[in-house]
Amino acid sequence: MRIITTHTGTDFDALASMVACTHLYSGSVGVLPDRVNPEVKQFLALHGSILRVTPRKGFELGGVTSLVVVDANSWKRLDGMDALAKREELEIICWDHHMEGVTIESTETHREETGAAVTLLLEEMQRRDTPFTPMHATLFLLGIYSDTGGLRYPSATARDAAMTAFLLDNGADLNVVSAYLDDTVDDAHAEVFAAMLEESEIVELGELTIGISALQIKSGLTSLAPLVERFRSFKGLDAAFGLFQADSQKCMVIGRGKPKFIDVGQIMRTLGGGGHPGAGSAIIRKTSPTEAAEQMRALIGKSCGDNQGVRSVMSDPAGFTVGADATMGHVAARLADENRTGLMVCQGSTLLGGVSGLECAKAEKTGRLDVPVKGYTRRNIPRIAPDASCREAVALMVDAREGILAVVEDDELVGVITQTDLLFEVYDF
Ligand SMILES: [Mn+2]
Repeated sequence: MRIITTHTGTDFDALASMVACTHLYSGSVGVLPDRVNPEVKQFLALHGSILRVTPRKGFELGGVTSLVVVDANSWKRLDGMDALAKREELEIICWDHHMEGVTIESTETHREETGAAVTLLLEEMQRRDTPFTPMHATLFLLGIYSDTGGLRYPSATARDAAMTAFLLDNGADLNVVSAYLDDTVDDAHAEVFAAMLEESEIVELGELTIGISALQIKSGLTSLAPLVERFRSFKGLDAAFGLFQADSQKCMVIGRGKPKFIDVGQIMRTLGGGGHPGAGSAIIRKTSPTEAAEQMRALIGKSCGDNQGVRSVMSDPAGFTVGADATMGHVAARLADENRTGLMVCQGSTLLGGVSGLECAKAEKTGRLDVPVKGYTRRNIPRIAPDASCREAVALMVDAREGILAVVEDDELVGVITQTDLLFEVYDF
């Protein structure tokens, strides 16, 4: 017998991937973990009967010869499958988009970095021309949308978008999708969110701003991850961690961040949990929220210790520099040849200032193209230190309305920052 299973705390991507597998592997059955997300539970209450899935509780693993694991990569995240981990001659097939922290050794692996795991399965279904109903299409789309924030998260790929189009073509209903992904919150969650804003600690780490909020919450409250993401975006943070304690036994840690700056999944793995660079969670046992916050601060500090400043993105100044004794005619010719708006003027390696097309035009008008650039150099050009953060550089560029900044250390020009150098810093790649 072949079964399909996924991670506990089953979300729409996990459920959709499981159901997609029941289409791909005929005769297989999905074994659903006992703990599923509330929205998923709601969906199952209405549409469960058309899905070939059965609850884990009461399911006998005795006759299992083949296990398909979707949207998960470690035994720990599965619900009661440990017995299978030791079974010899068990075929294991993995369909997953979690690239790190793999502990399941599989016979056949489909692991690729898409926004949603179900995207991989949909591509296979499209290849094989596997039929499915509009209601299934709707569930699959819920999977893609919930894992990619409706294709807005940086983790979304063109492949997720292509499968979105494929599903819309096949009758996926956006009204239904929206009903389940509605981001309004009930009173209990609104209360937690207000407390997060109130009782958060903002940590500055180099150029990163990270929020940590440790709270006691009512037991039974789930679906806290969207609150952490909302807290992060509301406060404009690079990363946010919510530490929630409902009883004295354990503290739930949920992290959300910009993957370019911080690897949330990696931090969570050191705590025994899991996740992606942008999102993850873990459970810390026998600790208080304050102790857990302490632990988090140390881990975050370690993980973003080598964050880079201006020095790491600046360009070699050589191509942007002209000697103070060069003539204005030479400057004008270089600007035209190299298609630049200005150059840095240096005496040796000492920065004097800058010269632009404006000064060249002035010199040309008065017939002074043969005089040294020194006399036309603007001294007050924007300068920045190599240790400054990229964000400071962006702010300076915006304020000074200059497309190029001089990176100066002890009056010496050590680099320049162009708009291109900063583009990668402004957007989260
Ligand atoms: Mn997923």
